[in-house]
Amino acid sequence: KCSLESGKMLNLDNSVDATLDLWSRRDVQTCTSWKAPIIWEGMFDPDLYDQMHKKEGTSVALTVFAVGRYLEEYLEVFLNSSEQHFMLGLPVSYYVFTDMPEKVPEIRLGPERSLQVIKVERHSRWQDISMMRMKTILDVIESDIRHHCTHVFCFDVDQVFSGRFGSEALGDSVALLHAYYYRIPKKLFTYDRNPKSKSYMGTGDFYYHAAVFGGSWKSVKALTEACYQNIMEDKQNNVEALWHDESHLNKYFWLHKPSRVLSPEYCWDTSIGYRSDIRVTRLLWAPKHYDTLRTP
Ligand code: 2GW
Ligand code: MN
Repeated sequence: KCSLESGKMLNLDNSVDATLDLWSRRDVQTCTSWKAPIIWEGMFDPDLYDQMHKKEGTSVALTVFAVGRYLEEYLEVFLNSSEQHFMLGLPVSYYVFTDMPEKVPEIRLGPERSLQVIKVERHSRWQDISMMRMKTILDVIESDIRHHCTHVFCFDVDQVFSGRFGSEALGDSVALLHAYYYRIPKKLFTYDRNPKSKSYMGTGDFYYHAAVFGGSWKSVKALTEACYQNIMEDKQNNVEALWHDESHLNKYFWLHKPSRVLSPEYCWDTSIGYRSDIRVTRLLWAPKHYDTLRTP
């Protein structure tokens, strides 16, 4: 439970954060030990966040990868649902990375929303498809995003927006609590425990989910650069982190604390079943068909 006296003692990403009501949710942890807010339904006024970000000229880049079978399996539903729920009212630039640009479906976009398709190589190992996203994101922030957007959010494609995923989620450096680990003891977290890997962790704060992370373009550039370097160093040493890029992401957020944490409402798996603390679902895991998707 949060031990702060009032929201005013938070480390604020922006002025509206002073209106966060940490006490409106007594059933969940609403701030971290380093006083970053953990965003739950009921704590915030969505309109205040939207107004502030409009006034400040916030614009958001969304990166998503759809390589190989993931394109036909997930991309269209992901993008159409994003048009219904992701950062409505703010300018959004999609960056879709795929090995088959010609197969990207036509999406009807709202005003001030645009989509770029960028061709990437298809790595033969799926672990590399996932891990090398860090390098690709780093490069596109450097070459494009930093000139056009204030913030970046990076998503797995195997998910569907189902409720508001709005400007309350924006901050300098944003991490997501993994739906499977937010209520279990730290000792069960699946951090990488191999001291030979750069992602090794003995302990940590939370188990973060790599399916969603974001922040200012500068912070995401620093994160992707550090993770990419550590992934490459592991390769040179012939080791691979237990959960690939997710292990490196967890290590990064242990060393560089996120300024904002998203509750599992922001990436829920309905197969977990009913939880009274999940009052809304904003993004849902899409069903996985490992048997067909993880074979060449
Ligand atoms: C990945 C694994 C096995 C077979 C295929 C792929 C694959 C992933 C692919 O063929 N094409 C592709 O575009 N991807 C992209 O990588 C896609 O955007 C996908 O959402 C992302 C991560 O792979 P995914 O979603 O299958 O992995 P999860 O859901 O088990 O994700 C967690 O763990 C991963 C590392 O193992 C990542 O850290 C991911 O961010 C986590 O959510
Ligand atoms: Mn996924």
